[in-house]
Amino acid sequence: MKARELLIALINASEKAANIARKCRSNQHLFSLLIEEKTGDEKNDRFFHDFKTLADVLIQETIRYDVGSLFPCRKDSIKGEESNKFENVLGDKVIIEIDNNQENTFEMLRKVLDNNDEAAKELTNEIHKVVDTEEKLSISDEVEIDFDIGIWIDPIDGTAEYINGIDELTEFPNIQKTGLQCATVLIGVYDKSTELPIIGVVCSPFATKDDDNYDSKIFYGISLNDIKYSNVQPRVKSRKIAITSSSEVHSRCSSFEISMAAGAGYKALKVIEGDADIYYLSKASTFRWDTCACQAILRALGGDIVEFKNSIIEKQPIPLKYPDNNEDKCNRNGLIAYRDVNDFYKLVGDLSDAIKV
Ligand code: 2IP
Ligand code: CA
Repeated sequence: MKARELLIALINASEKAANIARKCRSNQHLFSLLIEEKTGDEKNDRFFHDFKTLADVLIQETIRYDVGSLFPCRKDSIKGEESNKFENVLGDKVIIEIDNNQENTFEMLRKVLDNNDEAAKELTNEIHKVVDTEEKLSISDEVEIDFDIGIWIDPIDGTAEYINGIDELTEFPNIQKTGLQCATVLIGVYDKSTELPIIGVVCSPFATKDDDNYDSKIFYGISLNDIKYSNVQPRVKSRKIAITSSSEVHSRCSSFEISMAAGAGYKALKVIEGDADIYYLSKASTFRWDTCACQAILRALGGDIVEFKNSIIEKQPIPLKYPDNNEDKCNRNGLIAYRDVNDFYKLVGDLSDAIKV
C-alpha cells in the first residue's frame, strides 16, 4: 500500500465527515434532533438513540466504508469510538452500516429518522457523494506501508461543543475556550508492531466562516521512520503557552501561561499549529481515538504525545502506544503533547515538585 494513497483517502474521508457534520447542523430537521433532549411523554419510542450518537456513528461508518473499500484488507482494522448497533426501548435493533447501495442507506436512515424522507435523503446524498479535496501532496509515490496497520477514528471529537456551539474566547490569540472550532474529526493510523502512530489527519469542520457557511481546514502528517512529512507550518509566537482541560487539577506552572480549552483533539491541534507549546492532562479522560491522529502529526513535526505520569517519574518522554487489543482503550496515565522536547522538559521541571507521583 502506498502511504500517499492512504493519506489522500483519509483526507477525503475527513472532508466527507466534515460535510456530514455541517449538514446535521444546517438542516433544520436534523439540527432540531441534535439539540432536542426528549424526556417522559415527549419521548419518541421509535427513535433509536440520541441523534448526536447517530451523527457520530454515521460519520464513523462512512469513513470506515470509504477507506475500507479502497483498502479492503484493512477494513477490520478500522475502529471507531462508537458501537454501530442501536436498540430502541421496544427492542428493535438497527445496525448502522454503509455499503455502496444508496437505497439501503436511505431506508436505514428513514427508519432511524422516523420516516422523515427529506432529512434521510439529504444525509444519504452527503454519505454517497464523491469528495475529492484535490490536495497536492509532495510525498513520493515510492513510500510504501508494507506492514500491518490499524486505524482509530474519532468521528466528532468535542461532541458537546459541536452540539452547543457556544463560542467563548480566551485571552490567547487563536485559542477558543469553547465553541464549534473545538470540534474536530480525527483519523489516526498506527503501526501494529511498533504500536506507534504513523499517519494523522485532523479536520476542523468549522474552521472558517463565510456569511453563514462554514468551511474546513485539514491538517495532516506522516512519520514513518526517517520520513517526516506534514502540511503544517507552526506559527511562531513569543509567549510560552500550555493548554489544558478545565477539569485539570494542576493549573500552575512557572514556565508557561495556562490556557483552558475544550476538546482533546482541539488542544493537541493548538500545539500542532503553534498557538500553544504544550498540552497536558494528568487524568485518564482521553482514549486512543482522541490522540492517535494528533500524535502522528506531532511526530512528523519533531514532537510527540507522551504519558503524563510515567514521563514525569522517569523524567523522559514515554510515547503513548496503541496496542492492537480490545483491552482498556483509555490513555490511563494522562498525556503531554509537545512539538519541541525542550518544552516537555520545562513542564516536567515545573510539575515534578508539585506532583506526588
Ligand atoms: C472528549 C472531548 C472532551 C475531552 C475528553 C474527550 O471526546 O474531547 O472535550 O475533555 O477528554 O474524550 P476536555 O474538553 O475536558 O479535554 P468526545 O467529545 O469524543 O466524547
Ligand atoms: Ca473524543
